[in-house]
Amino acid sequence: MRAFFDPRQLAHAPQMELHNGGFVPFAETPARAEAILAAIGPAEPAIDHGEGPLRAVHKEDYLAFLWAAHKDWRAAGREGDAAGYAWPVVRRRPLKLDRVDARLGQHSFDASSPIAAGTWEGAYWSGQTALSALDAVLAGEKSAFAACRPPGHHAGADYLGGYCYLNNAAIAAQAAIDAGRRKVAILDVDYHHGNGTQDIFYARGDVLFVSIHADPVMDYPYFWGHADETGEGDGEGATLNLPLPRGTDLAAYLPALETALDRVAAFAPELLIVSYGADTFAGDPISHFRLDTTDYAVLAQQIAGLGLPTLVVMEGGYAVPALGANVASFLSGIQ
Ligand code: SP5
Ligand code: ZN
Repeated sequence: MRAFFDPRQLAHAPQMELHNGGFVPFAETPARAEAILAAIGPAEPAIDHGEGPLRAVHKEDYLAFLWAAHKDWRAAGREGDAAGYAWPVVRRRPLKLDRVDARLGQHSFDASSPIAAGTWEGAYWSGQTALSALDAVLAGEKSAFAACRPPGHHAGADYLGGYCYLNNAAIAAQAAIDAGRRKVAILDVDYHHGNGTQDIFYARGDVLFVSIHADPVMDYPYFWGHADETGEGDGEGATLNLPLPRGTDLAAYLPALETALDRVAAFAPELLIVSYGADTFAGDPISHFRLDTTDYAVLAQQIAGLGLPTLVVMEGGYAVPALGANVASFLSGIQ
């Protein structure tokens, strides 16, 4: 399977994140990408598609904010990485805000996704990597893998969060639509609910979003991913959330996957995008499912059974010593 990764993605390297009231080392490290590449072999660099496909998903003011945020942080006399501390929970609306802290709050939903000096560069090339892998599938490959990091599925049209800044899977889905594909399905199998992807397509009937994840009653991102979120307007019924309890192993996961795949098949998309997170692994340091390395090949074989052109986009997975093997196992089942 053709795999894509761009070395410029490594420019994004925040130092610390807020966790349980204190700062701990940032979990979404460049070493994750290096572990994946070491296991799957060489990847093709991204082709630059420019900002157009990013603007097709993300709002102009958000992209301008993200591009400038770390420089603005420095200009305000701050050291280290930029992060917000106050959020507009009630009536968030476009405002011209003078302080970088205000803009950070306006465009984020958590305090554990810092903006470092290289964040724009890393996120930009992560998006370009998704677009480049999409090109391969649109050109006729049965499947392709985008080794995206930073990941994307928590990022919305105008906000970051959950280690995500630009929504790589959404950018690829929209680009596929803009290239003439009428229906695209996104299957999100990261441990965490892909709230950003869901939000971007919530009122759309042309992009199906199906997610299997830890029940948000217990796990991040808490406020989204509940089973009663089913879409709205033209998108009513085009969102399906399948929350599972902590401790879920392969036997408990497979029935949810079957439900998810039935929904994807019924939607009859021309393209499937899989948001793949290896943080469902038993040894993941921040998650609580119990999948093993060999289980990923089983999941992937089930997904490949749909027989759809498939773009695999990397999301989470923080057990770095096992990450390469987990990704390789998943990709072996897709092809
Ligand atoms: C893409 C993705 O998997 N994002 C997950 C974001 C979860 N962030 C909140 C979890 C808090 C755990 N932080 C532990 C840090 C240990 N170094
Ligand atoms: Zn995750």
